[in-house]
Amino acid sequence: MRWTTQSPPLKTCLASAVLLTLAACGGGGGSDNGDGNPGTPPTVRVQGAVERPGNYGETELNALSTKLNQDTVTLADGSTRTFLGQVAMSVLRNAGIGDGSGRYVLATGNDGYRVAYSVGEFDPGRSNKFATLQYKEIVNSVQGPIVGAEGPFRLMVPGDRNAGRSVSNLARLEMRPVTSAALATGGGVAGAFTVSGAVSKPATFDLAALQALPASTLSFNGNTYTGVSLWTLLNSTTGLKTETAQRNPTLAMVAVATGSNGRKELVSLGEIDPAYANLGALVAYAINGQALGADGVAQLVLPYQIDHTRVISNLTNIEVQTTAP
Ligand SMILES: Nc1nc2c(c(=O)[nH]1)N[C@H]1C(S)=C(S)[C@@H](COP(=O)(O)O)O[C@H]1N2
Ligand SMILES: [Mo]
Repeated sequence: MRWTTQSPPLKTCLASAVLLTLAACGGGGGSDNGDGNPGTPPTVRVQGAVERPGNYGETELNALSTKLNQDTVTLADGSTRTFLGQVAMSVLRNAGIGDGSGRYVLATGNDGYRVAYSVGEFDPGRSNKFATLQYKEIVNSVQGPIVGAEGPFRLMVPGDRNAGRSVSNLARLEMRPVTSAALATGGGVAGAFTVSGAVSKPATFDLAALQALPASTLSFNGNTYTGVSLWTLLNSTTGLKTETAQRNPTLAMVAVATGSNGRKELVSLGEIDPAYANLGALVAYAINGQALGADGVAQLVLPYQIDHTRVISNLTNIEVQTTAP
């Protein structure tokens, strides 16, 4: 059976219930997904910058792969639960996103809880992360739907220090285009960059300004980079302007870095926040103790990237953004 994207209107449903059984009306017999149509099997919506937006329920998710990711997690209430699901990136790929470049991922719960992720982190081929769209649970050795408020769908991001980036009761998985007001400035060596957007103190950083901030180092590609942690720069130096109504508002925020040639790279704030993924992005100003030369005064380096592609040389701007619901 294939679920259609539209449930029958409730009015028609009640009218026909006079003649038909309620189960036949909904066409499903699945569990209640809270949409007022008790017969409609629950689905999660995949939408936005994808070629084929659609609703994914158990049938559609099962069809993607017979090998499910299994994760046993300890929830905030101390209970241990074993969930199963598909690699979230393969669900998005199935909806048509090419290599995902120029886009990012936004997950939204039925309660409006919202978390943004970069494709660079989300794509298992690029960062060793296997974010999973979970939709099954093992209880007493028996596999069934996810029980209770965690389900029927849950987006799980492994390896974080805090469960905040896992979205329970997932309603939507969306791709959004990466945008920024920063334009290309003709390429070439950039002597400074600005931090703009959703920050308290927008500022311009040249070499002296960067050197005045707490320094960190990291190894990447066999080199030692010195610079300022991107999280420290945004959170402590410029300060983040967060949405007051949102729970864990920084998890729904992103930073878009632009180079002098216009190249852009999006970083979700949750991936660099030490309380969550703590992945350690660096705004570097020296390599092996030397200035960056042709790479400009500052270069954004994300060392956890397997494919080493998330580097922005000749950094000209970092635009911090809140994401619209
Ligand atoms: N839909 C939704 N998912 C959510 C939240 C939320 O408020 N709504 N809170 C997050 C936070 S802050 C944490 S710590 C974990 C805690 O939930 P758990 O009991 O499932 O671990 O869920 C995360 N997922
Ligand atoms: Mo949390």
